[in-house]
Amino acid sequence: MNHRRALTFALAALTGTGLTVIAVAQGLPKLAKKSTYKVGFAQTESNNPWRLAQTKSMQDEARRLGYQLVYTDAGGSAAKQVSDVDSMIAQRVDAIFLAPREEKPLAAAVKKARAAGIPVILLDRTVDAKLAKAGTDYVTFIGSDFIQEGRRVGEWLKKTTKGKATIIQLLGTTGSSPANDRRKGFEDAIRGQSGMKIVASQDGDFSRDKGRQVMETLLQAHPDVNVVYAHNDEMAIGAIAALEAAGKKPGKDVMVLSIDGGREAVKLVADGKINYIVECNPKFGPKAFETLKNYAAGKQIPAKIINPDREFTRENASRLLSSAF
Ligand code: GYE
Repeated sequence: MNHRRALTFALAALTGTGLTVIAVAQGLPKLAKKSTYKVGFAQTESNNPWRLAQTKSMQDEARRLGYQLVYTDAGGSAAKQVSDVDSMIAQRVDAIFLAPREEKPLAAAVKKARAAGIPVILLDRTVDAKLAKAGTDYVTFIGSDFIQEGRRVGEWLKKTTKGKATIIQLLGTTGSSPANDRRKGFEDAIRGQSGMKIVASQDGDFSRDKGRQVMETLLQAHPDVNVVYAHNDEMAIGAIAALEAAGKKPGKDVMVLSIDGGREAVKLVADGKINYIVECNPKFGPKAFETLKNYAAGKQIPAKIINPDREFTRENASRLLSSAF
């Protein structure tokens, strides 16, 4: 019998109530206050500048603090990421930072870590709220408000086009929280506008090449589109290539809207090929490790820690370019 179960049974014997047993068994694992930690960071994939910037920020901060970082890259596979978390549990890391690729499969990994007595902090993406809960299964989620990001794009488009648009939506990875929420926020914002129509929404897996391929196909079926809303910069850049190959001027014949705000994309805003970007900042390192230390110190941690996001437009893109990741 492990410690947790022993404690559970002891309390059950003391109080005689099933309710107390459940409350104790579901508590978050504690993190001891130490001068250094061995911490896992389970990354999703490394195929774009956003991911690379996030990994660098985590590595830099771990190095600055003198912590050991056990880094894994799931290479775009939720199944691999689940086994990466398993191996961190086997290595007895003190805590795990997890960027869950998809909402459902990674919820189980979160619960496994908790059962093994290892606290998890979710970074940048979250898990299905019905399957795992902040404050119970994991400590907190640190990242952007994706619904708000999508809504901002929708509101901007509504205002700029005076409610007239024929739209292709390039969706992020199926089953990931940013794809679900960026879609919801955008669609909520334009709902009820009779002149705004999404003619196609298709998965481009947050990737440049997939975004280009999907856009190429969709353009043939919908040659009349005049807006593409991509859930990240990479797919927007892929869509620009497809538009140019089809003889259309991105930013003029077809408006391009995106989320992330990496330097290459912000430059394209300055050049007039992307019309609007809502930022999603990948530099999590300082905030992630500060939260870990606060947790070890016994401070109250909120269920969500939301990063503020800027926006990039033709008016500010040149000025803000050097501050983009
Ligand atoms: O927008 C994208 C990345 O999870 C918020 O994932 C993140 C998203 C980001 O691959 O570029």
